[in-house]
Amino acid sequence: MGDRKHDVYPWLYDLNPQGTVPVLKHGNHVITESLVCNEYIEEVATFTPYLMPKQPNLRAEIRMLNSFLSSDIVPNFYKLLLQDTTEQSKIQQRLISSLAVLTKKMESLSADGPYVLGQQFTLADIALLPFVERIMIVLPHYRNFSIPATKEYERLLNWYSIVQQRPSVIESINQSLGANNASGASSRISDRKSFLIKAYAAYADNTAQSSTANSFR
Ligand SMILES: N[C@@H](CCC(=O)N[C@@H](CS)C(=O)NCC(=O)O)C(=O)O
Repeated sequence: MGDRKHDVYPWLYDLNPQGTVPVLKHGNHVITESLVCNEYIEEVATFTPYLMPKQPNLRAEIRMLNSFLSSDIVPNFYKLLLQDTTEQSKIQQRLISSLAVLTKKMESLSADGPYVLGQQFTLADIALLPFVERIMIVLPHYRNFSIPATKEYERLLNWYSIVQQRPSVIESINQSLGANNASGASSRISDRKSFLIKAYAAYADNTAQSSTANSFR
């Protein structure tokens, strides 16, 4: 499967020998790693309001959160799909504790939100959304795992429902589905669920041969 992907997308491996996405080519520059791509786009574009605050302490907060996402939440998400049943309850516990840490962090950055840093939508929201979305959609389907609807996770769950309603988020999900903005919310949500559930089927039955899957086995 790895070799087949190499044959189908040789240009991807020319840009990124690891064969993973995202890959960004801007002029002669090739940027890999999603969180680095996010910062690069922010720096070359002139967004108003900025997606990366100007204050160094807030920039550091976003990077610390991103680092926690990459080192903790993302690996536990993949491991819960890939590891055999004997390991799963341990990983579920780890993931739920990590999500509690994340929620506490969000509360300390801004008690009421609505976004991670408060009123401003930033790169912290953009980095977090894809994996919280996967945890909310893919894990209940394959692993009977859900984030408890308790006070402890309230800030995170409220954030998730608000962020999903942002026009830019709706547009980007529609693009991933090949749908248009006129698609109703309920059909968009159910199409997105089907899309993600299908995308992770080979992870859930442990047959995925991607470099991402192999790195979390
Ligand atoms: N740390 C990398 C991870 C990249 C990654 O794992 N990408 C996945 C998609 S989300 C991928 O391309 N998997 C296919 C493969 O491993 O062949 C990032 O954040 O960009």
